[in-house]
Amino acid sequence: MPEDPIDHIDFDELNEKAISQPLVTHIYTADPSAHVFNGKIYIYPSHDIDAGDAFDDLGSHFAMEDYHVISMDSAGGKAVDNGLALHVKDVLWAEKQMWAPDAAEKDGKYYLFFPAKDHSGIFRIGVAVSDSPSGPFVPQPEAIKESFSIDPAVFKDACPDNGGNDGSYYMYFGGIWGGQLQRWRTNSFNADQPESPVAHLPNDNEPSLCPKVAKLTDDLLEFAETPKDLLIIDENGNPLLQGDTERRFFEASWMHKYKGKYYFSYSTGDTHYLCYATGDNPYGPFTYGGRILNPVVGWTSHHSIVEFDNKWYLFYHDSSLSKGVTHLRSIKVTELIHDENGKIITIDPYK
Ligand code: FUB
Repeated sequence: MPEDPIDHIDFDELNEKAISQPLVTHIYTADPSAHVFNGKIYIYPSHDIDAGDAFDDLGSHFAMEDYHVISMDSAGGKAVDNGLALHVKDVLWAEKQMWAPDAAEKDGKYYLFFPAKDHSGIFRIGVAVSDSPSGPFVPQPEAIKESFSIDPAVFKDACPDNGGNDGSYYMYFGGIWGGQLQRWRTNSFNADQPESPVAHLPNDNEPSLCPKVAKLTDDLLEFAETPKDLLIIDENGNPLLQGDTERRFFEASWMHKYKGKYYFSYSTGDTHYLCYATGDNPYGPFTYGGRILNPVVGWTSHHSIVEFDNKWYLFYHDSSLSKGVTHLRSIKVTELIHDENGKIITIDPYK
């Protein structure tokens, strides 16, 4: 991931223009997955650190080691750091790079889903369990069987009596370049050209790589099915192309449901947009709908969308607090509006 030139940015001016400020400033946090549990907002972010790893296009500088859960009584309330929730040293199968996590609740238990590189350098996705939404979480000894790549987002579809289908939980995941999705095109890990973030990608005129979706087992600890492609199509029903870099999927999956429609949202990575696509069921296909967030300071953009007290919120991050350091980010929140036709109104992070 090339570092953007930041010499020209006046950060005092930028922070004055920012539509929202970091939720916590005592640590760097990123990739916020927000949920409402027991009437409170719980945010499951990455915990950014400067481990001294050199910047590269595989994201080696994102060398995170642990997770902290942040909670808030309301969207404008004080954000509380609940301390260490899980550390990589306690995860038997994982070696490093605890990237963007997510969480889910079922029958009073809380599940933290997280990607990390295993001892052979391959990203897998693991689960850790707690009786409390803020942890600490006890990791399973092994990663989810047949899991790969990064950025798990777990979506609970509402039960039929709540306008949903069957109350199942689905995991959406995947990320290209350092997230290794392109290495799994033949269902096994292709280790050729290990230093290249773009080897194994489709050509620009071919359909782009799809994010993945898999229903979870009832205990939320495994995939109940082989992960499937989640197709994103344009207004004419054609798959987005790999060269359509301002619209195609890169990483940072999220799913929310609004007025009976499924909204799949994601980051376009190297063009720095958060976009969304809508569909009629959890598996898609999804039709491209537009941009949610214009580029933030910092290379990555990653988010979640959640309803609280009859308003919708976008949790996101930027690198304003660290004055543009790509791997030292801060989580933020702002209101998100669906217009009368269900279109999401694009947000500018700086006025
Ligand atoms: O935080 C590390 C990686 O950066 C995440 O997994 C990606 O989504 C990007 O935000």
